Amino acid sequence: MHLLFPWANSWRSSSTTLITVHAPFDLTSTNAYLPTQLTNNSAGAHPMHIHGHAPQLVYRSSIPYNSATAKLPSFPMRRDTWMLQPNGVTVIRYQATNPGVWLIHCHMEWHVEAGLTATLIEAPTQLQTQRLPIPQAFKDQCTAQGIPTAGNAAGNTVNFHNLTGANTVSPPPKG
Ligand SMILES: [Cu+2]
Repeated sequence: MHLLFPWANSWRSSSTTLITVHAPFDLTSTNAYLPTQLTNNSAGAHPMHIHGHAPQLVYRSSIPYNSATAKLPSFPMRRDTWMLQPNGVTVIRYQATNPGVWLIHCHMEWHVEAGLTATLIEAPTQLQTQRLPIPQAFKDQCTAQGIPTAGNAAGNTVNFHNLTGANTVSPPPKG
């Protein structure tokens, strides 16, 4: 998988890919350790973080990772958050055995707002079989704020492709 984090178009005249992530597309539950490479194409450092896992950090360099030649550590360290150096590469590994919808993102909040975040859907088949109920208190909060609790992101229960009226993110202030 090539997962690109484009810098928000609204902030620049053209989109610039700052971080490229190479990871398996299909995060089907498996006991295999899935290598995920993050390549920083920018001159800034990014403290990266993934939800749902405390991954092994197995490679850090300015040289792209080559799975055929790279020698992985026998006892890799595990990290909740790791620094992706300017123009650097890191490779993390984890077992996709935790069904869920997980974020992978930079831990600098304004970088998240600018686009350095992505959602990974892990083991979707297993996730669907769990049929986790949404607590009534959560639904009550939505109702109190006028947020629909059925349908798609716009509350459309007829046409799930129609997002008319969905919440959108306000553009950042000019300047
Ligand atoms: Cu960042």
